[in-house]
Amino acid sequence: VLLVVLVLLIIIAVVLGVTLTGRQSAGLKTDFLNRCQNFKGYDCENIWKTFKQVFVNRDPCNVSEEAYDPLIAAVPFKRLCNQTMLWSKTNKAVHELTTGRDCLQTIEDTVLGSSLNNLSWCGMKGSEETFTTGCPEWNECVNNSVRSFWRRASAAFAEAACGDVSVMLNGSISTPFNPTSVFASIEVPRLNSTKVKSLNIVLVTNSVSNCSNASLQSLKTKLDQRIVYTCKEVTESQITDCSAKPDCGRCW
Ligand code: AVW
Repeated sequence: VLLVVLVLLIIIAVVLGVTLTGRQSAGLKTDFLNRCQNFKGYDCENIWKTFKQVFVNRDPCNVSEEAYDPLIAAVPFKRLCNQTMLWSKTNKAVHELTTGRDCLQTIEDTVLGSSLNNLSWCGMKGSEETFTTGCPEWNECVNNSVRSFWRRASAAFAEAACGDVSVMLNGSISTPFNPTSVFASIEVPRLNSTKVKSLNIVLVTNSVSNCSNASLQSLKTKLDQRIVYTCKEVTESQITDCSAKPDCGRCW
């Protein structure tokens, strides 16, 4: 009986060990560095260290937006005039338009955004490791390592906007401008009329919502009143056609 118990204990220890090490991630660093190195002129090893320091050895639900300040300071968003493309609920369409060309840039096209896009990361109290699985879901806790990053980075990205700014919103839902979105709650309040001339809505629509949508009227009122507001309805196929053209300015 003792022998059976001993064997069982060993099996449990091995399984636990494997699951725990399985959660640790060397892949995060590799992914981060590979993506970062696609951009010229950045010290990616150093950026990685600054990034990692924000969340390792911390409860994954206890990482504030401000904790990312040193990272944003190390890799500031360049002032982007007439090229900023914000978005909400149009992840696929907007990146179809911006990937691979310079005329419009989303946060995911910048070095920081690109290096972390679609990744999940967190730390654990008492450990120096980084993890990519078992991390909190977006809405699981307010101050989670991933959500805090995107909120902090989006604030800085909106502050770097200048000139004519675009935003791609989703016209196939009834509330294209949702007050709880990052675009509404973080980015719009940071568009500053001393730098930003206009906000140009590109509403991707299949006729559920159009530019007279109530939520868009509320966007107009939330915007700094000296910023010019425009709204244009476009179809998915216009976006596909536009992605093939080198000059974003000649699309619609
Ligand atoms: P979004 P936002 N679970 O399409 O305006 C997991 O709503 O908020 O647009 N991930 C989530 C969740 C969730 N419940 N909610 C949001 N996300 C993540 C930065 C997820 O990665 C750019 F500059 C999703 O793809 C845009 O102007 C992303 O947040 C603006 O913020 C967008 O959610 C888009 O944010």
